[in-house]
Amino acid sequence: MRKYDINEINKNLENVKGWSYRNEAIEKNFAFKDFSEAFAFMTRVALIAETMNHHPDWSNVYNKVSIKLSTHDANGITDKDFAFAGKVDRLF
Ligand code: H2B
Repeated sequence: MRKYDINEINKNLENVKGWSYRNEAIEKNFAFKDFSEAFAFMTRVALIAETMNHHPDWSNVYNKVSIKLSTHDANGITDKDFAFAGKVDRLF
């Protein structure tokens, strides 16, 4: 997997709404009606993560889920992160 440079990151960010590049990761915050909805979403994202063998750095506080994506093996952002972001958005 090839690590994207900043120009490639910015170009790819145009195709995923609401994601931003910060602290070496792309991130987005999701809000739900309540904890149950948030956790149901996380369960489905977890299944995507296992399928892709690509796992988010994330957190949950009640109805909010924060997802940060980077490719640890490449020490940066790769096409895998943007593919993952697209899948998460379609799920949401
Ligand atoms: N997730 C993320 N976000 N980046 C990785 O580089 C990564 C991963 N690598 N999940 C996978 C697992 C790797 O550590 C295992 C050994 O396949």
